[in-house]
Amino acid sequence: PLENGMLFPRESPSREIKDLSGLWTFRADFSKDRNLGFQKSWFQSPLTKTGPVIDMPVPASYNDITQDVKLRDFIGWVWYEREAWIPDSWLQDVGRRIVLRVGSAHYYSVVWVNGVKVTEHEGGHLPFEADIGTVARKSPGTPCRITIAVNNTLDLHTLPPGTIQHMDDPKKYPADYFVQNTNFDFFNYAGIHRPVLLYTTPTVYIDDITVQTTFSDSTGAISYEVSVRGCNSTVVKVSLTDKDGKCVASSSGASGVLKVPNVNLWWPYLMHESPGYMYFMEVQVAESKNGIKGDMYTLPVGIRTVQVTNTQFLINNKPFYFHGVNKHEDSDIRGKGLDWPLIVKDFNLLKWLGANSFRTSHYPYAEEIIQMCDRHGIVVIDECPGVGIKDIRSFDNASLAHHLVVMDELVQRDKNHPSVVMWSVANEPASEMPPAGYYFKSLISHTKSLDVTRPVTFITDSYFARDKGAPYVDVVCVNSYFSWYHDPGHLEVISIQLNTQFENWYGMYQKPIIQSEYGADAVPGLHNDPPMMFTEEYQKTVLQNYHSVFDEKRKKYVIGELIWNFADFMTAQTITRVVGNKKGVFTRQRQPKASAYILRDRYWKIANETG
Ligand code: BDP
Repeated sequence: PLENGMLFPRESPSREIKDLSGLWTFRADFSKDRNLGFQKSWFQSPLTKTGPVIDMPVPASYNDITQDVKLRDFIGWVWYEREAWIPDSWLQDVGRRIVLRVGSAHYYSVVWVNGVKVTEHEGGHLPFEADIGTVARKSPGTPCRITIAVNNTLDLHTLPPGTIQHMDDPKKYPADYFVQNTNFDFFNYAGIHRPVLLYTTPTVYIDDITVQTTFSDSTGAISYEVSVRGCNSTVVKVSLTDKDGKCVASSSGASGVLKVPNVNLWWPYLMHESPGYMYFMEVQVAESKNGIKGDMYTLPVGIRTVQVTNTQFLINNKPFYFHGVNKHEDSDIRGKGLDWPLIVKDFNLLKWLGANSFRTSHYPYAEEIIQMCDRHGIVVIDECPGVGIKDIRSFDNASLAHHLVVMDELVQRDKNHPSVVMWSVANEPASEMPPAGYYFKSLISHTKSLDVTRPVTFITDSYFARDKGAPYVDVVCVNSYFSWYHDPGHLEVISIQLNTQFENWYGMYQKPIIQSEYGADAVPGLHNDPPMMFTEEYQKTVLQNYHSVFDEKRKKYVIGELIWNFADFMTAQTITRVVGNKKGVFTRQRQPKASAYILRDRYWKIANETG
């Protein structure tokens, strides 16, 4: 487990936030070994003094912002900088911590304040932070200069893994030419993808809160644990209010149980008339007599249970069927940058579709999105960036050690979200390789030790009888592309092959199965009847053929279907991609293709039958 909590920054009477989103100064290090910035210590003086700079919005990927193909496809260090005034009230009050938090930056980051290194972090999809109080207080009366260097290079031990290939043949390539190879199918967008914040807490502060929930009859129970830093003996008070602000339970002490009479359970969308019911757990660290300030943090909490049987996925003891999507954080211009209009539009589209769930393929999404899922009752399979683990060297101890840390960080961030019902530790790894058995056994048991309340899985496309990781999962999640990557153009094979797939997996493991991906590319506006690959008709027919098998099996042990993909998304350039992956049922601009209407009819029908 990690040393620190990573509570989402929230304002309260004891906490303030300053958002540093907006324009930053930016330079990519195009030097031969991409290392000039470190050699010349660019962090020591303003970036504007050491070379040319351009404007760069934060949050956003930098790749699609300019007209420069070299920046779009850049590999290596880029440098971001901006100044921020820290309010006097923050600086003068030594009873306050001043924390700099980066929501995420892809992939490796180093952070300086006024030229002093304050933190570094590996991993592109999870937050990191540093207490910058001491550094900031050294230069009152001047703004703080915040410098963040970000490197998107992926190697065999990063997550996701990749390799850098040097092309040394001067007859074929320019001098010092190299490319980034990856084994995943989405563009390796980079930059500062989520908000950068400054926030304060008192020096005696609530560092972490963990809740686990259950219920019996009409009484809910929240077991909680609060970790307070900066003082050994403080009084912790906890009170729970409902949606209307009425206090329904209270307790004191750093750990305890809140009993909630007439509980409003957290229900998924379409399973209940008011899905996503959230309580608010207000945690207070009392002010002490010797003048130490109190702290207060309010955590939204949903009360629900999750359980897996041989054939079912139960939420609040009721069978839950995943009728949902796989997504990406991806859109025009901003790439993977957090964008509120896009987020809200996507939730409206999910509801239009009648989708009750999604998987965060293939990396953790912004916590802001998971919070929306909590409030709207959208169920989440929370996936870590373990995608494209195909090279045997990426199964070694160095890779495993890092993968365990990423699971620590992911569980730390998302453990309290009721919408998150299962962890996915990887997507389509080479799980038939000999080291995969030990790797997944370790990874899954580690994840279970971090969180005893949620099932754990990884998504497989291996042959059922040779999959070395499958014995350790709670739910079997299978991807298949019949009549696309296999037997392209032959729609008639789907029902036979899909039936065989389900019978094989269930026969071998007797565990419930989710079809975690299926689909076909459709270039919007391309038509042909009888259906041909890449037309809207073909995509539609693939879906319909899959659906009739799902309908047969969902009465037995198939517990979900997640379309690949919610929307078209950008990929690297290859001969199989026409400006990105076109398996979306919506275009990248979020307009429906014919398949979206098929899915919509189906999801609402299932919802009306089963909830
Ligand atoms: C699956 C991958 C997904 C790809 C999809 C595809 O899990 O990331 O985008 O195939 O090829 O194998 O469309």
